[in-house]
Amino acid sequence: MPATVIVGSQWGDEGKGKITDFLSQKADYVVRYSGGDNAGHTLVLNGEKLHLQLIPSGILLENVQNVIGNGVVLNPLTLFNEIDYLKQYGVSAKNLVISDRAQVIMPYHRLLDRLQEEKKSHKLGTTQKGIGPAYMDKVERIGIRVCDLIDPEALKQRLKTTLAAKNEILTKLYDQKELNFDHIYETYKAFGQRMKPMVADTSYLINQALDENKKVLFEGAQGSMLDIDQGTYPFVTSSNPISGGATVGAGIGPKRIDDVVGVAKVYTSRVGEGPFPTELFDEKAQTIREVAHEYGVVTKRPRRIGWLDTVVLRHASRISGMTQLSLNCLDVLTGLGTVKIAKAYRLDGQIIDHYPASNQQLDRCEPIYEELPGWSEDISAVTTFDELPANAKHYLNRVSKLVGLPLHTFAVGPEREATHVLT
Ligand code: 2SA
Ligand code: MG
Repeated sequence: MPATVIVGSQWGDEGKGKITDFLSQKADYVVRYSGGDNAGHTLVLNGEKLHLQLIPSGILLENVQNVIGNGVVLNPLTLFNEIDYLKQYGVSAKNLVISDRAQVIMPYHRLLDRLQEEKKSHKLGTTQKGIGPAYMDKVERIGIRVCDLIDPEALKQRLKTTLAAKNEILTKLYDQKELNFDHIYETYKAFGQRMKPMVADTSYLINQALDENKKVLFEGAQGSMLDIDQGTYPFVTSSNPISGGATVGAGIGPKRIDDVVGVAKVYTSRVGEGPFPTELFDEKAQTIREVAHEYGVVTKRPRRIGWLDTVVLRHASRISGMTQLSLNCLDVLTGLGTVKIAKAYRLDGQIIDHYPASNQQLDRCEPIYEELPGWSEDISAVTTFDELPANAKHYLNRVSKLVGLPLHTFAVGPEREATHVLT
C-alpha cells in the first residue's frame, strides 16, 4: 500500500481515525486533505480516548510524518490547542508539517457560520467552525493562506482588504459591530510566527516520499455523503471528502493512488440535517446511540441512527473508486435481534439501486430491506473472522457482497487492538 486513501462511506463518524491509526503503524506519512476542525476523530491511547479535530491521526506514532495538506481550512487556535492537549499525554507534535497553501480560518468565518445558520429558515446544522465561510473565501479568492499568515506584511495586506469586506457584511447584513483590525492582526501575526517552523510545500514533500516508495496514508474527514459534489446537497460540508479530494487537497496526481479504503459502520449515523432514508426512530435507535455513544465529538449533538444502507455504500464506492471495505462497530449490533440491511429503494413504484440527487425524490424513497438473523454472543474478544458467530460472519459477508467490495478489516470495539485484518 504505497499510497492509500481512507474515505468515510457514510455521513462521517465511520471510525476513519481508528483505521488511520491502525494502518499508520505501517505508514511513513499521514496526510489530512480536506475539511478542518469540523472533523472529530477519536483515538485510543493506552486505554484512554483522545479526540482530535484537526491534527492527523498518525500523530500518536513517533515515526510517522503528519501533514496538513493544502485542501484543509486551518484554524490556528485549534491547532495550538491540540498541540498543547497532546503534550499532556506525552505526545509531541514535532512530526507535523503544514502546507503553505492551506487556507486559514479567521474569527469572522466562525462568526459568519453562526450568523448564517441563525438567519436560514432551513438550517444545515453545521458545526459552526467557520468551514463553509472559509471555503467561500477560498473560492472568492479573498482567503488568507498559511504562507500569508507567516509573513506579517502579506498578512497585513490580505487582512486589510478582506476584513473591510467582512465588516461591511457584518454591519449591514447582520447588524453586528465591526471587528477590530489591530486585534486580529496582532493575534494572527503571533499565530503565524509560532506556526512558521512547521510550514512547508507539502505537495513537494509528499511526492518526494512517494518517489522513494514511502507509505503514505491520506486521511479523509467527514464522509462521502457530505461531499459538496456527490453528497446530499445542500446538506453537505464545503469540501470534497471523497478520494478525488486527496489529489487536489494534497497536491498529488490521481495515478499516485494505489488503494482506496472505504470505512463504514455496520449501521448508519448522521449528525445535522438532511435526507437519511434508513433512519430509525424506535428503541433500537436509542439502544445503538447509547451503546455506541453516538454523540458529535465536536458539537456533542446526539447523532441520528439508522440501518446500514448499501445503496449509500455503493454510491460511495463508485465515486471514490474504493478497492476495499473496513467495517466498524460490529459489537454494537450484538444482542439487537434481527438486523436489517437496505439493498435498494422503492421510488414511485419502481425499484432503484442508486442514490438519487433530488431531495424531493429521496423523501419518497422507501428502503427495501433484507432481514438477517442477529447474534447475542459477546464478540468483543474475537480476533479473527473465523471466531465470529456464524450470523455475524454471514452479516459481514452479505454487506461485502451487496456493496461489491472485499472486506479488509472488521472491528469489534473502539481500540486499535479491536480492529482485525482479514487474510
Ligand atoms: P460544516 O460544519 O459546514 O462542515 O457542516 C456541514 C454538514 O457536515 C456535517 N459534518 C459532520 N458530520 C459528522 N461528523 C462530523 N464531525 C464531527 C464528529 C461533528 C460533530 O465527528 O462528530 O461533532 O457534530 C462532521 N463535520 C461536519 C454537519 O453535521 C453538517 O451536516
Ligand atoms: Mg467524527
